[in-house]
Amino acid sequence: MCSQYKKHAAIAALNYVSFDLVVGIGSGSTISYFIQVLSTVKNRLIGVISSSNNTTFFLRQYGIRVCDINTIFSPIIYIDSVDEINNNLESVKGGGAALTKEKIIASISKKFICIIDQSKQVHTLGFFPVPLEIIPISYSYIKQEIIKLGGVVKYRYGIVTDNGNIVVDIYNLNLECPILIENKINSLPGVVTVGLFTYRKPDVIVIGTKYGVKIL
Ligand code: ABF
Repeated sequence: MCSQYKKHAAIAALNYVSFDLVVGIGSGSTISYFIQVLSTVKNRLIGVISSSNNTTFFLRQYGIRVCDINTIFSPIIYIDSVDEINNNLESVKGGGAALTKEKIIASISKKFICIIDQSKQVHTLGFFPVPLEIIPISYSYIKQEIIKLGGVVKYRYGIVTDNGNIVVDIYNLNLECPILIENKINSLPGVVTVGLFTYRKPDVIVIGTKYGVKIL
């Protein structure tokens, strides 16, 4: 069912793409539906940047040319999904290990369109673990520091990020006030990116639900 809702939301999200902006593309299954839809208007796009090697591969399969982010000086509209989002529009992202580039593109974007199915909306974040991209030698240190915050760290085996780092998933954090946790984790040496997005929130949320597509 969720996949149908994702697909409906992805189709509806095309209405929010401004063709005078460079389009930044996130990662994950919802975004793969969006890429299929986007390919129908690929000749109208002035430029596309990608948040992961997987997304780049997928975009190219659909004949969409991908630009290097550092060559882009025009405003960007970013389209991505999340793993969880609360009523304050704070989210957890990075289930697909692409959180660093996702955060960079979200941060520089003029507009952020978030596409989700209804299951991603939560009252309090934390059911989905918070992903953390870290430099490999910092693993033991970061684990100890996260335990002090009340979190439980699980190493994501078999994953090396596009940036050559490792990912751990943090369970059991108290995320009543996620911005505090984002700040604390960001201050730990060795952390590349924490998958809490409390600063750059989406401007538009396109939600696939059992009653049809809802826009927030
Ligand atoms: C991405 O979208 C990730 O940050 C997040 O993990 C994912 C959501 O995955 P899916 O669309 O497969 O549910 O931006």
